[in-house]
This record gives sequence, structure tokens and C-alpha cells, in this order.
Amino acid sequence: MIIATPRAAFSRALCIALALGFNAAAHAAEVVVTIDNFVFNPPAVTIKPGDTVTWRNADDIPHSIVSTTPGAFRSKALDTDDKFSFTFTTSGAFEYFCGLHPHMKAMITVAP
Ligand SMILES: [Cu+2]
Repeated sequence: MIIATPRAAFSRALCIALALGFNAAAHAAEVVVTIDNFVFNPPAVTIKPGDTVTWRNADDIPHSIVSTTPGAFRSKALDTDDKFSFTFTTSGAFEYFCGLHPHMKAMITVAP
């Protein structure tokens, strides 16, 4: 026989709250784009609003991330193993390039 004490009820409510919170957090994904040998990899990423893209420079020379959409996102020069993260809150297609090597181009698509 199970006796529902107030303490058990509280524990159950806490579990539900944690589960809901966990689900909300799990919904927002983080995608990693690696910069290696003058290439953004993967070059095209599709994410949902609220997701975060983290770029990591795996090259032994600096790179940066510059959106072609003015003011959207722009990193400083990233040295080897430096990271830059940006959370996309609005839908759209965001092209970007390396500020130091503008021929390096890639794209983030944000779609619900
Ligand atoms: Cu570069």
C-alpha cells in the first residue's frame, strides 16, 4: 500500500518540474561548426530558433566569423582552439564568411 504523504507529493511535483525544465533545455540544441584547413565544416547547417551554433577553430592560423547580415553576429579573430558561440533567435538564412579569408563562406539556416 502506498501512502501519499505531503513530502512524497512535493517530491513528485519537483520531479515533474525538473522534467519539464529538462525538456525545455533539451529542446535548444547546440551545433558545432569546426574550422579546419580553411573550411567551415559542415558548410551548411539548419537549426531551429533558439539553437546555438559554436564555431571552433581547429586550424593553426586565426579565423573569424562574420555574418553578411549587418549586426547579426561577428566574432573576433579566433586563435587555435578558440570558440565563438551565437544563439539564433530569428528565422532566416544567414550567410557568413571569415573576416580574414573572405573566400571562406558558409551558411546557417534557421527554420522553425
Ligand atoms: Cu579564415
